[in-house]
Amino acid sequence: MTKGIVTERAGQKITVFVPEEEKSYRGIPLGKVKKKDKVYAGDRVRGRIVDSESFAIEEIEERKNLLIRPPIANVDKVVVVSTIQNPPFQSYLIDSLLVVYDYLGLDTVVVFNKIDVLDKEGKEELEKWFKIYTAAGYKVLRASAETEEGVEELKRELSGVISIFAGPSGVGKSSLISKLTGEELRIGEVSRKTERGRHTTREVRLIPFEGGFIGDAPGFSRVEALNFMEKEEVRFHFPEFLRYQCKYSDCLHLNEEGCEVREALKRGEISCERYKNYLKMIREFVPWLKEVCD
Ligand SMILES: Nc1nc2c(ncn2[C@@H]2O[C@H](COP(=O)(O)OP(=O)(O)OP(=O)(O)O)[C@@H](O)[C@H]2O)c(=O)[nH]1
Ligand SMILES: [Mg+2]
Ligand SMILES: [Zn+2]
Repeated sequence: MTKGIVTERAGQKITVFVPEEEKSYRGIPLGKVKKKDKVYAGDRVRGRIVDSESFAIEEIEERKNLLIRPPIANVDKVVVVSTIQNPPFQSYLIDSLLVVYDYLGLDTVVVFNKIDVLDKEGKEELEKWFKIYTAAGYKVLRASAETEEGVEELKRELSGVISIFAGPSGVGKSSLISKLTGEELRIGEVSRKTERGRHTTREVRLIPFEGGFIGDAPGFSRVEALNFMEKEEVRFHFPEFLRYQCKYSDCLHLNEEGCEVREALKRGEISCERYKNYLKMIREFVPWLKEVCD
C-alpha cells in the first residue's frame, strides 16, 4: 500500500499528496472508509494509486488530534500571528489562543508581523511585548512579509511538521504563507468573506513545505478559553505560572493564602498584562490588583 496525506477537503473533493511521488491525486474513499469516518485535511491515509489522477483511500490512520476551526487533523504546531500596529495588538485574543492551543496539546510560535510599518512608539511596544512573551516561555519571532525579515527563522520552525497559521484578521497570515511557500493565496480577502457568511467556508488546503505542510486559516475575532475548558484548568496553560509552587495545589492564584504566583507578580517576574488577561479569561477580580499593577 502507498502512503499519502490529505491536503484538501472541499465538499466531495479530496486531494491526496503522495510524498513518494511528490505528486497530488484525487482521493477516492473506498466503501469502508466512507461509512466509518469522514476524511479531513491532515489525515494520513493508505491506499493505491489507481491511475495518473486517482488515489483509492483504503485506510485512515488514527488521528493525533482534530481541530474544528479550521478543520484539520494531525496538527503539530500553530503559528499565532499578530501585529502591533495595523491592526493594533489584541493581547487578550492572543493569550486566549495560546491557552486554548496549549490545552489542545499543540506547540505554538508567537509571530509579530508587519514590523516594517511600526513608528517609534510601535517599535517600543513591540519590544515590550517581545519581552513579555519570551519571559513567559514562548518562542517569539519578529517578522515582515513585506521585507521578508524573520521569514528564514520562521521557515526553520515549520520544516517537517504540519502547521497552521492562526490569529486575528488582517495580520498577514496568508501573506507570510505566500512568502514561505511561493503559493499564491487570497490576500486580504479570504476571511472577510467567511466571517460575514452564515456558513463559514469549510475548505482548507495544506501546502507541502519542507517535508511538512502549512495550512492557512480564516482570522479569529473572538476566542474564549472557558468554551474549551473549566475555569480551574486555565491556570495550567499559562506556562509562567507553572514555575511557582503555591501553598495549596488547587490555588487559582487569586486571593489564596500562600499564593506564589501573586508574590512573583509583585516582584515583577510575571507580567501584569498576562495576569490581567488570566483574570479576564476566568471572569475573576482581585481587590489588590491596582496596588500591584500600575
Ligand atoms: N506593510 C506590511 N503589510 C503586510 C504585511 N503582511 C501583510 N500585509 C498586508 O496586510 C493585509 C492583510 O494581509 P493578509 O495576508 O490577507 O492577512 P490575513 O491574516 O491572512 O487576514 P485574514 O485572511 O483576513 O485572516 C494585506 O493588505 C497585506 O498586503 C507586512 O509584513 N507588512
Ligand atoms: Mg488570510
Ligand atoms: Zn497561587
